[in-house]
Amino acid sequence: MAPSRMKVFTSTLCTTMHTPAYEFLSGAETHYYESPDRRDVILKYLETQDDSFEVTERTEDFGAGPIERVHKQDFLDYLKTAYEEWIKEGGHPNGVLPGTIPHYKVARLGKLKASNCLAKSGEYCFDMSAVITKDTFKAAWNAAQVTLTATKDLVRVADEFEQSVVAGTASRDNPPGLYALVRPPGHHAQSDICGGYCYLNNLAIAAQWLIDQPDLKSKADGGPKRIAILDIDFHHGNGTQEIFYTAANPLYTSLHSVEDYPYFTGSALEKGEGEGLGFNINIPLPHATTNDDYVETLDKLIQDHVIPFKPDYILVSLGVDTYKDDPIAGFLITSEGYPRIGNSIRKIGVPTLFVQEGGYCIEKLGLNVGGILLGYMGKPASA
Ligand code: Q9C
Ligand code: ZN
Repeated sequence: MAPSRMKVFTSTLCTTMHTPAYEFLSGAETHYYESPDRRDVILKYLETQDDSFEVTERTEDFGAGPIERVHKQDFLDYLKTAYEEWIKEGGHPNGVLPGTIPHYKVARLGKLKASNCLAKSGEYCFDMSAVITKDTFKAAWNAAQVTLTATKDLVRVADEFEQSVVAGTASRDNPPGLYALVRPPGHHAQSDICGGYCYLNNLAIAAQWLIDQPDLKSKADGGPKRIAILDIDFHHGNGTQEIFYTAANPLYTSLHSVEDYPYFTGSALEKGEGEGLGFNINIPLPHATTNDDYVETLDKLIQDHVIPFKPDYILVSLGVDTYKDDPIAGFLITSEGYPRIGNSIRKIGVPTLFVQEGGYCIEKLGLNVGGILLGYMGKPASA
């Protein structure tokens, strides 16, 4: 039997506390694409699929510990105080936006430490899309706490699933899934730098928390639980890659555009380092990638890398900016493609937490996200 309902963890704080007014796209000022209505339209769609989703706003407070395992303290201190310092220094109330970023060709000449907020805004941010507004830190903090709440429930649901499989009342073909509907997103945020609409790496914080639980043992080798990350956002998750680059657990895998943002990471040559060598798998795809090519590549990635890793949990960086009409991206995935992607992930047979990342075509955002989640549950998606 397929688990018939998926729990959705979310919070209105993610919608209300982070609302930058604008960004720049190819030099033009536009509205901020990573907008609060993204959450609203996804939620609205899920609520029309009445029996399939159970939405909860219950958020546990995991404190700073799990966040500090992934992000550096000086970076967290900066994020927390940046807006206030910015305003004190006469910065524009729209929020903190870097003007001078220490390009490596400049930084290698210098011995100066950033002393004011204008300088720090460049030191701690790698592009111009991660505006820090008055409550951005609170929103990002809350998104991480919501994701952790969902992660704790993943453990419970996976245990129940295991017992049901043993008892013969559930089948491995229908693993349970959960969804953290959060913003701001996380996969571009590295250990000490924000960018790409991302501040705290929600999914990385969740993965590290799972690995850190002393009582959770891997089925494969009795060590810490084994986590496989599937990053299906259109953009490469440079943040998640950096955070786990020297670790053999989690496994990081990503399908993304080779020709687009963040431009300087995401090649197949980036394979991890030290103990992490071989545990970072990038599969760059060309622009105009279609449903068939995408699903075929995803299935091969799953067969060749994810299943052999023997994961206990799957964490999905769920971006639907792969959609054909996404305003900032370039793949050709259609709304029919998303249930197929969800179905491919279901076939891994491992309990899965989906964490929201990108996706900017507001009109189809609910249908496309819903398509992946429903496909994972083995159901069709209705418009
Ligand atoms: N020409 C996420 O999807 N601006 N971040 C790119 C493209 C930043 C995307 C400009 C895009 C960040 C989570
Ligand atoms: Zn993206």
